[in-house]
Amino acid sequence: MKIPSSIWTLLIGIVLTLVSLWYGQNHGLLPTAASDEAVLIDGLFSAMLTVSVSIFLIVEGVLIYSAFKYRRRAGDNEDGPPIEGNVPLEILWTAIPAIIVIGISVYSFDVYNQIGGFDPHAVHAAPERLMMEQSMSMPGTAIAATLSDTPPSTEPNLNQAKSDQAMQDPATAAVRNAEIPQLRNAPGVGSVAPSLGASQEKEGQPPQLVVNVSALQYAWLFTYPDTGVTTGELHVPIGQEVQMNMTANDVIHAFWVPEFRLKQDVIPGRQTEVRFTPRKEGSYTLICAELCGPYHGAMQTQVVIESQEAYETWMQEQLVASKDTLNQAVAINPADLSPDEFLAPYTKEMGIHAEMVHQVHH
Ligand SMILES: [Cu+2]
Repeated sequence: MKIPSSIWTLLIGIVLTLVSLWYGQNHGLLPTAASDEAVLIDGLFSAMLTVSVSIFLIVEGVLIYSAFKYRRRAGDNEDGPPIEGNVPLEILWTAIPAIIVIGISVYSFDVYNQIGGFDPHAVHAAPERLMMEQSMSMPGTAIAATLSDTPPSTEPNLNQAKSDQAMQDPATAAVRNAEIPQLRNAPGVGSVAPSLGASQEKEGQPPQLVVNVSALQYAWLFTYPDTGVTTGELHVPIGQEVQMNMTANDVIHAFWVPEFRLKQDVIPGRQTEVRFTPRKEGSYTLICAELCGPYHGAMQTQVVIESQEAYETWMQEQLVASKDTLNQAVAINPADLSPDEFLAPYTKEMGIHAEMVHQVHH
């Protein structure tokens, strides 16, 4: 019995679909998904991979099958049959990719919206007035000024307010270099770059935890405004939406945690924001993803997702540690010490009794 080709097509189609669906769910190509956003992005990735795998198998399968089936036989010197187009086939192979592309774009816009990419409460508008004022003071901008005669806006500049706020962060202030020109006069200073805002269901709500981030060559500094603690490692409690208000002190850096599937540039003189909800306890690596200088490759730190209790304990330790360091700094100020007090810690190394120093001195 000869099986008709329509049955073959159906069977092969079923097998291809099953293989693609299975691989799309079991590819294991991505690191752990440690944020709620990562789960949504992985769904999109897996869907695209499923479609890609089936297309790859169809194309390669037909190619290999045809190369074998229609190979030139010994003694066969004839031309193949002349084939001139096939309208139904062409409509089909235009329609299928069109449907796939539209489907993927609708899905990806939806994911971007769900992770907060289209948060209407985020400030995205360019600060026109500020840019105009600044460009006016730059040489050779008279022509440019006549070209854009937009009247100056009288609206309060939210972007400037946000940047000022970022610049008041203690971590930024502690390490800020006043000589860096882009912090003061660059066009666009004070604007907020496109940000990842609140996720769809949390739109309009304040984040549960705010962390101010300063990136500098070659380190990350985190300040927790609630407690005033500044650290070099980011700790966040599980399940709470965190907003990072980020700015850079020198050059452009980028916040990237592969396990969160989130990446956001950190720009001098601007505040960029990224919101995420940690969902899996563990320690992940935060990597600078913007070539920022010779030690860029070493610009990494840890992000620790922990339980609420562990987070609170850690925060208490940080508070105590920051007080201890302050007290110590005062206590060991050598100017306040008498010579034998100052030398006392070294007497052991010198092999003498602490008393000796006192006696010699007097
Ligand atoms: Cu960097």
